[in-house]
Amino acid sequence: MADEDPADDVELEARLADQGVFEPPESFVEQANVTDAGIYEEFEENWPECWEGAADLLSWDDDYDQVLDDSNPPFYEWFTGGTLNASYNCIDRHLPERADEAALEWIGEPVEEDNRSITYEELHREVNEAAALRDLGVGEDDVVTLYMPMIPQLPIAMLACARIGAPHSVVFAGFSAEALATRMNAADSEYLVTCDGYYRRGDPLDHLDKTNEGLADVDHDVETVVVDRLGPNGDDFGHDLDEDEHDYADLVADHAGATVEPVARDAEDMLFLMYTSGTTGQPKGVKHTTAGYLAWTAWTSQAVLDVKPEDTYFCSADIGWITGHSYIVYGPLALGTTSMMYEGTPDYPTRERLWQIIEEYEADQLYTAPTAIRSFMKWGAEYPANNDLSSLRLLGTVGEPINPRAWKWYYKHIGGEECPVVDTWWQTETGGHMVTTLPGVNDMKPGSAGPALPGLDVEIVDTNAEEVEPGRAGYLTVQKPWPGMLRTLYKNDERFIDEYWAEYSDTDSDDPEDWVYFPEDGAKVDDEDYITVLGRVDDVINVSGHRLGTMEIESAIVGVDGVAEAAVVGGDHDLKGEAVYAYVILEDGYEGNDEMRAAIVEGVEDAIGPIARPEEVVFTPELPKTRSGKIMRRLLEDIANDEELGDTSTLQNPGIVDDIRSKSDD
Ligand code: 6R9
Repeated sequence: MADEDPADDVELEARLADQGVFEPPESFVEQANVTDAGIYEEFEENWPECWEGAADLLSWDDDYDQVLDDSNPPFYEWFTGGTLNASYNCIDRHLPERADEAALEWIGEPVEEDNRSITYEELHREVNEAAALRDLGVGEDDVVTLYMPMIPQLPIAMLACARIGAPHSVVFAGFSAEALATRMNAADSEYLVTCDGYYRRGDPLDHLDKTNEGLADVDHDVETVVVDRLGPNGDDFGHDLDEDEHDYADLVADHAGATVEPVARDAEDMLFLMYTSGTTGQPKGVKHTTAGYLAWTAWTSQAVLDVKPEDTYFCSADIGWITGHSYIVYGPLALGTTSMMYEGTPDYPTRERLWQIIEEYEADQLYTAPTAIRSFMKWGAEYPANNDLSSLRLLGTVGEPINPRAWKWYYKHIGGEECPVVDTWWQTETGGHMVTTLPGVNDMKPGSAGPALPGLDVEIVDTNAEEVEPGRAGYLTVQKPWPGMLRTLYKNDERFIDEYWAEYSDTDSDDPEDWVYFPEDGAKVDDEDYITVLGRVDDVINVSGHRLGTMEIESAIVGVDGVAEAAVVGGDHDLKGEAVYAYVILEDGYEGNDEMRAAIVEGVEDAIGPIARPEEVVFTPELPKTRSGKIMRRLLEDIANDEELGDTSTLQNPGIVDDIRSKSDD
């Protein structure tokens, strides 16, 4: 970039700014996994058998009898009668050809010599050793909670669980003690793998203390395994293991070199649970099963992320979220590729860190979130320009809508205008990608995710379930089941129906045609079936690509001494996409001062984690409410975003909004 004529750059900027459609680069198309535009029609005509190809990407112990059993909607079953093991599919079957190739490239933080290249053979050994979890009593179908940051033992433990048929429930390490306890209680999980601590920006951070605080609130006995991540650097935390705490290294050492037969799991047996935020305070335990999920993540990794076994593929998400499950661990490893995992943050020790990693490892793909791209943009193009990013072949984004400006910056400054960008819309519940371009097939339109994947029936509808015209905003719905879909909410079929189906389905019907999945996102579609996702239409906000329930945050705030009532909304934020704005009513005798504000922020951090920290706390004597007593969050959003106020005529207290607005301006 340095020797470029600045005039060219200005011209280029202008051209990119005007451009609404980008063709897939020829050099990419020439080598892409999927290039035939006929795939859309072919899948439509051949539905649901079109998904046999995805199932063929897996190795089965017993073949399946039926692609889809839709006799009891919405409890769809896929590849029924088949048996397989996910750990076998992600490891063992690659050994004949790829034993010495890296399965995981782990880039630790901060000590360079910590980096580990873990070959498929080594992964095989370590996963077999970690199957020692059985010594603690873990049996098939016992839920094992994994509360670890981005260290190799996390994917190793996930695959060890899969090997012995024990579903895992990964709790993001940045979540609080309380969040851990809620999830362990909800899943009746009697086993936990955690670690002593980890590094953040070079400093050791205690994790076991938070774990133990969470365990104190778990309502049953738990066997805990502790990974020693920090070694002597953790000595200051002064942790000694209790009787019911086991040292990970000791546990696996007892099984050095042992191999454990992968348990043949039924296609529909649970592979894992992942808790995600919903409209109520109680997180939802999304249940994914073995065959459909694995087929979906493998197929989309191949078709959308263009993953090939010889690639070095980099997804910068945390494994504690669904993106890391599907697109660091299961999808890429099922395809036998090299998947990178980075423990640190993109700006430590410098803002070049990510680009140095990409150069050093010659990464072929980069899959990240718009919130990260907006930060890179703010920092400046000189950081990526200092590094050779020419190994990159494809770029991806996930987690929230990406604005065209950020899209174009990514395309130009990271991809050098030679990499397609896939903007992938999907959810924890969908298991994998749903709406995105196929990078070797479709043109790209910045800001629009693209058409629904082949074999999916996505419609944008109005409140009467009628399809809306192109250009008009409506609700995104999925009209037919797909293999990667969640099967239910753990132990709560009723809530599963209520949350995702009731809105647009005839819930008395047993005809699958009458069942429609509603992901609670708003969207619009253009003449070419390209879908622009507009964001959540429920009380979930999206901070830096992370889903947070406003109810969860509100109940944390109300838990703070002196708080009477609280309403939380998402306000626009340049970097985070959305930020948390809290409007709080105090009890008599309490004062809305900095101390109170700090207590509220702390209360939220304790209950959920730092990601949910309110950007602004506004004290108010009242909240805008309808006559039936419902808080009008829309008006609070208008205030947070400094926008003109919507209709206030249905309020019982219309004066309050101006009052709150003047307080927000202070
Ligand atoms: C994978 C993941 C899901 C919610 C989803 C939507 C938003 C995700 C998006 C996107 C616009 C995209 N979302 N990808 N919005 N464009 N490409 O993020 O799962 O944490 O469950 O969040 O994220 O609102 O409903 P999850």
